[in-house]
Amino acid sequence: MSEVVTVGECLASFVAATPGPLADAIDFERHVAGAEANVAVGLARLGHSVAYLGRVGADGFGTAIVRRLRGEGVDVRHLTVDADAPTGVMFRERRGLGPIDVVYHRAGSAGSRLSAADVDRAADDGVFDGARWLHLTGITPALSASARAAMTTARERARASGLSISLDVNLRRRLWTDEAAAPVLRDLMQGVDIVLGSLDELAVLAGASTTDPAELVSLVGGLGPTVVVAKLGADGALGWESGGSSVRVPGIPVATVVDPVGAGDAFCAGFIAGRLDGVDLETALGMGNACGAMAVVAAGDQAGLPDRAELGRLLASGGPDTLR
Ligand code: KDG
Repeated sequence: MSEVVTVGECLASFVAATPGPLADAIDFERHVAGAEANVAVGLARLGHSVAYLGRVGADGFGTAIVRRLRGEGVDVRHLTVDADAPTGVMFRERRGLGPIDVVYHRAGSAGSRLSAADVDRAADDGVFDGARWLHLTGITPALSASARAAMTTARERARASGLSISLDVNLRRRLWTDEAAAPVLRDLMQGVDIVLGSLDELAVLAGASTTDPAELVSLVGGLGPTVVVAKLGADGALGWESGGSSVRVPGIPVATVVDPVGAGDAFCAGFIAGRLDGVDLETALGMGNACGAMAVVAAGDQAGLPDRAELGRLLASGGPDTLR
């Protein structure tokens, strides 16, 4: 039995070895990526048990993903190896500033073939029994109709089992347009307790043109969730709780950003861990900020994710500029 369940596509991610535009990248390092898998690894490192549902191909990348997640202590019993489709692959540049270009090779991938039947099978096998939390992202419903149905089924089965449900909006504009994503994500968020997103993502969800964080969290809050979190990157996070007031927690300054991708997932892992630990909104936002800061100082999505001791040291010191 796991405390947390996540559902999504995990990919082999080729990250440029040196910073600069993708067109100039010659050497790549192979990492394991995928927003939900990043959150799963982050939570496992923080001591929470996590089950990951998805599909990988019967190829070397699929094997690497299964080994990596299992090695991190994630329950991969419901990560199906699909003999009829390849593992999804992505290539991305490395940049410390500005939007990061990515090329996906995931159309028709094993991960995109995830279906409601996969989720029902895992649920019938007891994956939600005794679990406390389901984490979803807005990436997986962009992959295929069957993956979208898998998300809805996961939400319904988790609700029936009394789990808290979080949705990280995670708009991926190489997969779909804002216009296509908005109604799907608004539908998916019905019955979701916690919504997290960057300001532009929350604006798409709310159908608003404002960029004001306080306005956006309360607009999205008006759509049903009990907690909304605006992830503000280096500026930290703003949380809104129904019936309470908003709380802003500043980010932890980072001298040199090595690779910002995965910071949002690290934030989610820290935040969810905090809520599972029973801490208040402000403390959970601080844990999310700390995990996000640690993620950006290492290459790849998962390398920087802290364990409990590393997180505790950073939170106690307030910054990375001290020697132990
Ligand atoms: O949040 C990081 C993810 O975007 C990355 O790991 C890959 O899931 C991914 C995606 O679809 O972009």
